[in-house]
Amino acid sequence: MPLIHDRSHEIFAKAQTLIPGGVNSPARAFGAVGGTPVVMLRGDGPYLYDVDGNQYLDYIGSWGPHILGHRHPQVIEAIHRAVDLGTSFGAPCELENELAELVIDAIPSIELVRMVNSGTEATMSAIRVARGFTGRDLIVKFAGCYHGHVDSLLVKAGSGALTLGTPSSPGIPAGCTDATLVLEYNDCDQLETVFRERGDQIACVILEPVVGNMGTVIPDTEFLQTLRRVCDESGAVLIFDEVMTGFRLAYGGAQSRLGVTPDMTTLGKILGGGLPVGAYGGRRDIMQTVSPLGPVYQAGTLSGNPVAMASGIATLRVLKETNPYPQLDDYTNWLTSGLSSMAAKHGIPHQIPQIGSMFTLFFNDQPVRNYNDAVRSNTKQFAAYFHEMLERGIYLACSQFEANFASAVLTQDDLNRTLQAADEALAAVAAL
Ligand code: KE4
Repeated sequence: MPLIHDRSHEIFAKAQTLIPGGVNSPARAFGAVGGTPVVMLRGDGPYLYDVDGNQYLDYIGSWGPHILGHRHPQVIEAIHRAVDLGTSFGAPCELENELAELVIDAIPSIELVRMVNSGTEATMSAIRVARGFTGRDLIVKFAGCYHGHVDSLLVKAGSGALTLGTPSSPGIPAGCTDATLVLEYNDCDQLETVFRERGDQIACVILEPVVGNMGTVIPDTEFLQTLRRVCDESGAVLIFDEVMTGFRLAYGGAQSRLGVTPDMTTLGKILGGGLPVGAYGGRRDIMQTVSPLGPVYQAGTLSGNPVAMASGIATLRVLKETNPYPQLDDYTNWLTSGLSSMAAKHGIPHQIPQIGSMFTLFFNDQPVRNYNDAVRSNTKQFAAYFHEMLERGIYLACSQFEANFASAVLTQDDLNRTLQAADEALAAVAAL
């Protein structure tokens, strides 16, 4: 029996008359899978409920923040306590110290940290600081990594890896991207070449230490070690964009699992527990260049506002006290091996990279190690799989090139239900 989506369709039709594309962020628009986005009313634990009363098992968690599931009682209580005192003062408040202290305690490479309001603000600011600290202009990023809608990072690879990037969106002057080099993820030779030829001009390298934004792609150890070495040799700043992986893959983020230490780290998503918080931080000598301590300017009206701080503090405290990571690893391992068995059972070529509670089912017959591998995935099969799962109450990321997230409140029954739905969904895909 197909789900009823009448209210979703009605509300989304109205949204399209008011908001570009009917969404406040394109990732939600179902552009990659077709159909009409489901309008959600509320969340509770591992579940979302839409405006038509349908229940979904949520494997997005608002694109990462809800590692504790929706409406965790300690988070909601902390938000109520904070909001009863006011929403924002534009003045220092102690809660900013508390969240900063939790971040510095969790991630030893961060000696000073600045709160902002989104992951985009965090990466934009970190790059500016790296350029200010080094006095250099060139930045290096990797195809397939997304760091928010920062002008200098919305760039696709030029014809060859040594050519500079070209804007991948209208409205970005060439001047914003002509100091951005776009390389191939997991390609050590290319990295060595670029640094050999231009290392003394490079301000920073920014990457997702585990990629979520081309689907889940796991770095080769040698790649991260090479990154660390060439940055040490050249004086370039190594920035780990942990907006997605921070507090997701471990309490200390990807860097605590992968054994490579960056000079700066950007954070977001889980850091705010579902409220708008981003942050950037790192080595004291670098962060001391940030205004008003140093000359590199960065500011924000609502940065560090007490309600968002309270939400982030409660979230990190629960993570620190309960350490859900071993359970998350086990559950996600169990789920992804089950999904792989189902895909194999139905004769569907697939890859399913997974680390911690991040995973992606690629409809691809080859391992996915970089952007060129990822884009060879069968997005038609993915779109069919997405809708078959949605209609069975399983809410996945609406693009082949996104990560899915398990939450700490999933039960074995939830996982069994997911596999049952996947068996039926993949049978339908195989019959296409
Ligand atoms: P925000 O500005 O959306 O808070 O963060 C940007 C960002 C930076 N770095 C990484 C590694 C990120 O994954 C993101 C945002 N991620 C996307 C989903 N993959 C957010 C979803 C959306 O754009 O609506």
